[in-house]
Amino acid sequence: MATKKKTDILLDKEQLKASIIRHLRSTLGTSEEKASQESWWKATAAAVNEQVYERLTRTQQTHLKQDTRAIHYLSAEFLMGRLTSNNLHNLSLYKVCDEALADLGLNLSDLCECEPDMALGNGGLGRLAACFIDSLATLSYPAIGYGIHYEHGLFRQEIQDGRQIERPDSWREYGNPWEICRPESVQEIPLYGYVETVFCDDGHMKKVWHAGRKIKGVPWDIPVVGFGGHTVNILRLWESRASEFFDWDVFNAGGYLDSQAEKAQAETISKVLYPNDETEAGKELRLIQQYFFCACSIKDIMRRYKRAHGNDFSHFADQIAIQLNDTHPTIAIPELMRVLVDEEDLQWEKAWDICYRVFAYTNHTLLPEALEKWAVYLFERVLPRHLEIIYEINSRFLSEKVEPMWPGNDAIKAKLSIIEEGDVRKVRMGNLCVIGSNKVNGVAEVHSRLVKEDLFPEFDQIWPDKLCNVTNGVTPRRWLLACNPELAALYDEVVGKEWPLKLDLLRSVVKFADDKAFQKQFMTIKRHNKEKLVEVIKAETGIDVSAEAIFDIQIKRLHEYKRQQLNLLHIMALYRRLLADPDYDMHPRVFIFGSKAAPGYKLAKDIIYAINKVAERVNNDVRIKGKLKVVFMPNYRVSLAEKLIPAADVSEQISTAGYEASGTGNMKMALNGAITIGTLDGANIEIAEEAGEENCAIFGLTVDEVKALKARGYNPYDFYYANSEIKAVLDWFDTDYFTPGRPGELSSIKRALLDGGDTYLALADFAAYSEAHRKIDTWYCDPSLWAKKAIINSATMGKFNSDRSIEDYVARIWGLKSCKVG
Ligand code: H2P
Repeated sequence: MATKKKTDILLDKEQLKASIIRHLRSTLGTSEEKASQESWWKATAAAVNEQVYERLTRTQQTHLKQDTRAIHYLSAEFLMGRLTSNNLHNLSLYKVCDEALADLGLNLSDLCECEPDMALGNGGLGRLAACFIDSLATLSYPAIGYGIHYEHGLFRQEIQDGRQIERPDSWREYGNPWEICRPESVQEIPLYGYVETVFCDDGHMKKVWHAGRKIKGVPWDIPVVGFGGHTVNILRLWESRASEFFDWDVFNAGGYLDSQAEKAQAETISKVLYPNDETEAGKELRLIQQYFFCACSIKDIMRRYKRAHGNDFSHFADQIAIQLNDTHPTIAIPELMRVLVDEEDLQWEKAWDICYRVFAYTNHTLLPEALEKWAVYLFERVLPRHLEIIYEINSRFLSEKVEPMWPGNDAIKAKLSIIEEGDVRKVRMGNLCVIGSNKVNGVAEVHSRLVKEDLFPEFDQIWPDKLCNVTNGVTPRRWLLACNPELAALYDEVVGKEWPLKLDLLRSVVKFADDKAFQKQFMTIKRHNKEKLVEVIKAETGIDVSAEAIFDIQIKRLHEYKRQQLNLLHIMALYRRLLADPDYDMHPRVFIFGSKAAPGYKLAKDIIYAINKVAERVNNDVRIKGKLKVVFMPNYRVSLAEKLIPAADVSEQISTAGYEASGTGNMKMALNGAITIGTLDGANIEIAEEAGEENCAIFGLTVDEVKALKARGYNPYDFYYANSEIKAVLDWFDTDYFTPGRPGELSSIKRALLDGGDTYLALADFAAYSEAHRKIDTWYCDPSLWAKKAIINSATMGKFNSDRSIEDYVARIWGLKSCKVG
């Protein structure tokens, strides 16, 4: 009889049942008779964790023994979502667990609903980090994700009378079974204080930073289970605590509250995730947050390196790669310099050589607000030694790289300098990232081209090989296997079970795109997914929609450049057409939105309000015979995306060309058989290349046309006066048609689109967008044509597997070797 390999899954149904019950009693302290759904969920997680921990230990032993280069992915955001179903799928335990629980009279998907989302991110950037650590583990690369253990993730969104209300998100209020606290790896982090110059006995000068305060960083590890369950890496998230949190003297003297003040202050650091765009709020705290998690992570990396190599730093850059996910972790560069120079006594040049080889930086957007800048005075106070180091990096860069290339050119120096001059001098983190990294990548072809040509052209001249591209991807385990089980089963049947690892295999399905029987199977699955979503919509919003209609979905952060307002204008135009002619020829359509607005972004919140007010009016207007419905799903998050994406017919990817760096929702929806209506922006371009432009509804101005129009001088009034539909729709915002008795409540949208200059050219693209929607409608009315396009979209998304992105990072940036865990 063949003996089982060590890595084989050892659990059968009976063993898993026994383990769940054992944990229910011994870990949860309850019994079958009185256990709540939540206790059953936690007991199930504990049973699964027996498998996870075993593999985690084996992975760590293997990595220690092999001692190969590892990637450290530093990100202020990891949007993990729920882990139960993902971990079960990746351990190949989903089916057996489903059956084990059924025997116990329970339903696995119901139990999964008990799990709060780990919403430690805003949107695509954080979700990308989550997909990447899944792929790194799947591909057996030694990797650690480092981030912040926010007590509150992204706010929970409630909709009250159409308006967004932010509520705290308490994802771990009642404990999270997937995280492990590691008190043995606590770190202490200095802040504030002053720098002293000390002359040593041998005559050399040394800088000593006397911290004004110290904060404790407590690590929480989330095991990251690779598909197949061989490698289990970790995501290490740092929680802040006070080092000496309780002052007994103050307490004894009667200052009961004061004695705890330091504790409260220290814990504030990891309290909340900052929503984007609110850059004015709590600047100092945000800088401290960034430094806190970077410094903890660098210390952790050092500790592990020294365990294997002692104080010999000659191998450091061969062993360690650090990826900076956006500019948020930039401070890790001067921090590593500080540790190497001040604490490990390396010469500046040696330390810089190491840093340069270790760091790489991913840029996720060209929008200026994302290239962080910190006031010099703030740095001076919070991180005085780092400011000195940054000045030194800058002066060497300007004299060694800029001066020889542009002798005497002060304008170029001012542009490339890490320090921005002005009333308030600022540290430009973007420039520091580019100067301190050996590679800088954009996240889709067109975006990387714009990073080179528009954002950092001079840096590209200085280092012609530094700027590169790695197109984003998504994990097919979560975004097809787990979220769309029926389609996954169909693909298992048609191409075999290897596709979750080799998504390119789906290409062979293209040959069935014309096959009527296959079309029927494919569209029946879509129909089932839509029927499930109908129930969710009813439960969440009370709105009745029909699965007969086209489900047209736009899910992403709310931002003017993503142009939810363009979608809304078009919906209002359709409504007008239907009112003018109740027999207006269109297939019934449900427009579905899911989106959170940054709390300080007033216009974004106004757009949410307008969508909800238009929805109320449209959904209750019997004259249009249910042909048009508008649904705003509250509290958009990963677990909701998992229900929306498999049910999408149409994927709205309508950003102004040149503004959406990549997008990843576009990949997820196409993979699940939605047809993209989109601009030639970000990864849409590559999606259209893969699926064929004839299978997408591409519309609107291109990147170059956008630039040309802006250069000519764009006047939205030209479109307002030239297009009567645009005018009518915009004027509607000023009436009380959607807000009875309260005219003008929606006027801010019209104002932004006209007097505000319509920065993102919604009016310029309106006509083309409307035409593209007509095309969608015509296609849908031919079910076989639609099915064919939907199948081709799903089958050709192999490129957008995040495993491919990771292999690109490995080949172009990290130079890692995979390290199989036996
Ligand atoms: C951002 C970009 C997206 C990109 C994503 C991941 C910042 O995400 O805007 O275009 O796909 O990073 O690289 P988001 O807008 O969803 O927050």
